[in-house]
Amino acid sequence: MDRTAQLIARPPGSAVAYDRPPRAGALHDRAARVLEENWTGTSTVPSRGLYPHQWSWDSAFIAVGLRHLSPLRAQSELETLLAAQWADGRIPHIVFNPAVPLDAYFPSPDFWRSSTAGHAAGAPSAVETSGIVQPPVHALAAWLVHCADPELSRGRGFLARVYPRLAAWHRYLLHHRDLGGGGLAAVLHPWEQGMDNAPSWDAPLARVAPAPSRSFRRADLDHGAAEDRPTDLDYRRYVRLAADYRDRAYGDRPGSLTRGGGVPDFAVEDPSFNALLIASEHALARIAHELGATGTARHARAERLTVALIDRLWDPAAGMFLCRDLRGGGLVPERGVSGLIPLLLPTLPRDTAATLVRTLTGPHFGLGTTTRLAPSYDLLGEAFDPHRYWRGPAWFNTNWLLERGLRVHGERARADALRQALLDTAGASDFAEYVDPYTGEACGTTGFGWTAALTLDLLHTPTFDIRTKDTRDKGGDRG
Ligand code: 9WN
Repeated sequence: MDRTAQLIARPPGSAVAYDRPPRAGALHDRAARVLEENWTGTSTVPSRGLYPHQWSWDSAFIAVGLRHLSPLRAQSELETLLAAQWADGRIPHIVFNPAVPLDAYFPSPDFWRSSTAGHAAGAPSAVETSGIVQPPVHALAAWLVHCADPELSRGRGFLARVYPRLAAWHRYLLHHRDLGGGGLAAVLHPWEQGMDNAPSWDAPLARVAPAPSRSFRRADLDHGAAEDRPTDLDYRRYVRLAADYRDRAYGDRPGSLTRGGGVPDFAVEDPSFNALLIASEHALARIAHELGATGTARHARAERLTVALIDRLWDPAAGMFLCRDLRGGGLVPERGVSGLIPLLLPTLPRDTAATLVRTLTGPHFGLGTTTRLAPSYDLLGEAFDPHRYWRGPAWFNTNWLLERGLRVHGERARADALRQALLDTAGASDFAEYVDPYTGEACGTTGFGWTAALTLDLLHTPTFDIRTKDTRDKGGDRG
């Protein structure tokens, strides 16, 4: 067994179960209520008003928290999403609820036309979805959900059912989306990476011809302040990219860069997207092991991908990972929180992890000095704005990933401080979608799904080590 496999493998059946049910503190109860209110019967919406459908990476984060309330519901959350998987392996970024009016969210199903335009790529016919993807947090979530109640999971054959779908999803990303030919997956739209409006997209997006302004109506401005949301010009480019992809029947062109040309207008290798793929590949190895295989090949692949990530996206001068613009040909000189998320990876070289921690706590992100939570973008960057979508505010999912990453690399005191700051801010902001990184002031919508879910996870899982086992809190609510 290689080094990573030794680090990550754990004997089947050794998951740590609760000694007693988690104590129901006030914060726990409030977070549980948000998830209750956002539950549709088969999955959880990120927010009743702004995001009234099922979102892919939201559901993965939500499942991680739901497992502390109901492991069965957490399993359903993931299985509902996976039921909408396309035959080519992609997991769509939105699964539409047919009961929600078309004008409640834009772009709506009649824009994506998945069941017709996506037919050749294997879109399901029974449900309407978007045609793009979101970060692959799902295998990691499935593993954590399994660990919450292994007996229930085995009894229902949960892992045996989801494993082939998760494996197909990773295959899709590693084959169809390796546009640069260097082993990493590329995103074709800012929405795919999940940090929609990050300044890292500005240069690659500038090449995209905006769609005519009157060709669509934004629904997000019915719920959010215009000065906090992406601009109209950004939206026109988002729409153009999505419509072009749809009009290409959602076809991908793997290896197109190395074969000379044909790269779509927007194609970017992103550190967070790929780090989550690697973490999920490690989780898939553990799932394979639980199902009776060795998982060794997957551990080895995750380790190779970590090497490719460093090779292609590490910038020593910035002290962090940056995005690679496949069309423009180089690293994008913008520091976004995405470039810190690889801290989650267990086989990151020690000096790389130490540099990331220095960058996280230094002047560009200020964690523990000038900011309470890590901002989404460089405090010293020209585009920094503490309130505008993904251009400065702090999100709970990225901070949860950093908190877990700090623990993976033995930074316990910093992780404890970040955990406490997350719990305090989640409670005080009424589970805001995102917050001002300096003051914790709530921005966007409140009662946000993953904010509530990850609060629950931090309350009940204060330690984290994806290398060995899923350790659990015996102390209950400390928030
Ligand atoms: C587009 C649902 C999603 C999150 C994304 C976040 C935002 C959508 C939007 O909301 O994106 O997918 O309409 O702005 O940026 O990360 O998954 O919560």
